[in-house]
Amino acid sequence: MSKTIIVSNRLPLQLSIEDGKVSSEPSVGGLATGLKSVHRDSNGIWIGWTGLTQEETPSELKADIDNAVEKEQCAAVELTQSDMDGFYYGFSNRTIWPLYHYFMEYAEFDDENWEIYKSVNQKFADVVLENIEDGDTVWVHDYQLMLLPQMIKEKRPDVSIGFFLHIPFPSYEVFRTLPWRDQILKGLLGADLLGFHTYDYERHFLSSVSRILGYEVSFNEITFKDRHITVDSFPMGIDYEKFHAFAKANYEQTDKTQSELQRRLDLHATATPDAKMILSIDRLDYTKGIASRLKAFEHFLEKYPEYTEKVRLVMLAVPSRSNVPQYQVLKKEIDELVGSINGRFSTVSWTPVWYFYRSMPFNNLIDLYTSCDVALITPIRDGMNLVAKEYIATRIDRTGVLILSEMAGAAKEMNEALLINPNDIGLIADTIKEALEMPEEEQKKRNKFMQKRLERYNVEKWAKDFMNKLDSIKGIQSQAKAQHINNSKQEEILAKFKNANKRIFFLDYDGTLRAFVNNPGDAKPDQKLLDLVTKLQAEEKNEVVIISGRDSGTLGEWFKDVPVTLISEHGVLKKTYGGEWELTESMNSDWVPTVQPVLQTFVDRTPGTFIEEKKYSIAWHYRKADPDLGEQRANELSNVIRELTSNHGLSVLSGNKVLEIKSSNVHKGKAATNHILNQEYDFIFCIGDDWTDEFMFQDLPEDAITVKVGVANTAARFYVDDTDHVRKILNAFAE
Ligand code: GDG
Repeated sequence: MSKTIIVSNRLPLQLSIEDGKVSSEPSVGGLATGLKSVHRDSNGIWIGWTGLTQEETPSELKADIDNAVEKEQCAAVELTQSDMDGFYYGFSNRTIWPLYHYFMEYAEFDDENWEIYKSVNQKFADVVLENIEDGDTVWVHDYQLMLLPQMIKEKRPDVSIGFFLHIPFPSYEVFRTLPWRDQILKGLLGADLLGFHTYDYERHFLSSVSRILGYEVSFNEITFKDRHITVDSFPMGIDYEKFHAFAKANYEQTDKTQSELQRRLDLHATATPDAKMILSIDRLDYTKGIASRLKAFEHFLEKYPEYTEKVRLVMLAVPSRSNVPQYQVLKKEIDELVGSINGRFSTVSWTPVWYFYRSMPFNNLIDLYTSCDVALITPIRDGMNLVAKEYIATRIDRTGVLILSEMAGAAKEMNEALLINPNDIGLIADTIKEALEMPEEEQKKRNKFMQKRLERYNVEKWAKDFMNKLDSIKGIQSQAKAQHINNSKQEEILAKFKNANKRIFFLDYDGTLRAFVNNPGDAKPDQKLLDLVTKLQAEEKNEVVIISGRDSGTLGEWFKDVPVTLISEHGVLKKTYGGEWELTESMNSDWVPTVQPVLQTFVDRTPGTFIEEKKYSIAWHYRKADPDLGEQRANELSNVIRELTSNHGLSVLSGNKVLEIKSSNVHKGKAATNHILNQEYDFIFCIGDDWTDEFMFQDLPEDAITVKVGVANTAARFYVDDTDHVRKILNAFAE
């Protein structure tokens, strides 16, 4: 039975060693809960690090640890302390984390850490590969493992791979500063489905792929060699039922069952019934905006002195990455700010900030969520922020106000919260006042909407949605009609070729016989190609036709010494070897002067684009333009031209980074079928790479060997990887 392999940096379990005995507890975090059904149901396995380095693992306990890990349906990746230093504390947390959260000045570019990041990703890949069986699916999580999808895909192209990024993906302008940007993108593109929390992160990623790697991006799909990669957003939810149920139990508990913390919180509430509590919970991280939050609270106390003794900020900061220098600096800053605010505003009976620097057990977290009137969550950047969602989920009577930063992914779904810019201290101070004074009815109205959404799109639904999408992609990929020409398929085709007596080859030029170059004028055939075509034509049973969108002048010049037939301008003109160029259909070009100025305005507005005028068609090239702008303008131009020329029998063909306007009654399919009319070919081979070649694939007889270069998504029967693969096959025919 096929299974799902989940891979994340940490395994979802807590290992501890006490008195020489190993014990393990499954962890209860959001991710572990969300993936529970994926993990347990289908015999799944979770691969990751246990939390103990090799140095911390006594050799006599190794077998016990392995057993404990196995019992939880997990497999461990063994890491040394120096692995952790370079991979986790180094590259992940000192390079990627700050860069992806737009803290560019904190990002360290250290070659040694990068090397360790690569080698640790390889260690993860090795464990995954050991555990993979046919038909399995792999789901990789987060920024520590961005090279893993490619490492797995290279060894197991048959396996379907998903990747989810839990932190933001930054804009292209920021991402491109990373020295290893190409490798990271290629690593990620080993996945078949890439998921992000929000559409913005998705858009930033697609833009980086298109600008940095130059791969074709169409809507949310990337085409890379023979693969289509889908990119989508899946906003992660929480285990709504669990938070809601714990909160309900919290309201129903008696004095006896209450936690010490709850007792204190209640005491405070009864002693000062009109005083309110504001909650702040995060890991102590510079992305969370804790310092500006404190400054905003200070500003609030200053500006609204009537709230003295009437409000308290309960701040839980969970220790995190304390051996990274910026976190140590931050800790000091927060300690000082809290000290300074409390020193300045405290009275004998009141301390404005209650500050806890520790992590708390889950039930205390619920105590805090249910007891505080306002949650103040103001990250400078945050992939999603689950605390915001958890606070709303625990509000059983639907009171409570959430103040949330616009820069958290959660803000996209929590419109009913009071959204603020975390850098605007004045605005936060005023919003605190608004929150404290919001009528209960208004609070309930807002929370109702948010709770409904959280209940519906919970973490389990999130995981299911991702897996369903991955499954559907797998389904589409396996249905792709075109077959890849591997060695054995090539042998089959060669056998057909050998048995045939009258053979014809229709060969497209750009993107097929010759790889694309930035300037189309530089794509002259190399000597090897000229020799190959000559050799193929030399066999008397063979006939070679080069069929291209190129103008006849260029094509004629490039192939003047090669005894083949040439068809230019997508089928408009034809020339046999030694003959003259002839029109394949009666044509006119009277329309060109009307269309040319329109194209010229697009050239003027779109840097890097240019016009190519041919005898019976005109083309607008945008290969060198900014990719996004190019696509956008191509779309616009094609609409304009369609409207302008609808009554003139013209059509707009979109090729690979080119729009071509020509008479609609001519295309490559028509030219190729006319060419073979009334002749008995028993082997027809046709190969091309773009939309204009699809006409040939559709129009040629069914038993023709039609081949698309690059992708399986085509009307052709077969596909090959790239232009090198094309030459390899043609060489086999020529031998
Ligand atoms: C990353 C992204 C994205 C916190 N303190 C305690 C405690 N917690 C729990 C909360 C919550 C989780 O930790 C924190 O999750 P966040 O989403 O707020 O933040 P990150 O840790 O930075 O997570 C983030 C997330 O991944 C998921 O994709 O949302 O943007 O940065 O669940 O309840 N739990 C306990 N004691 C504590 O003291 N038991």
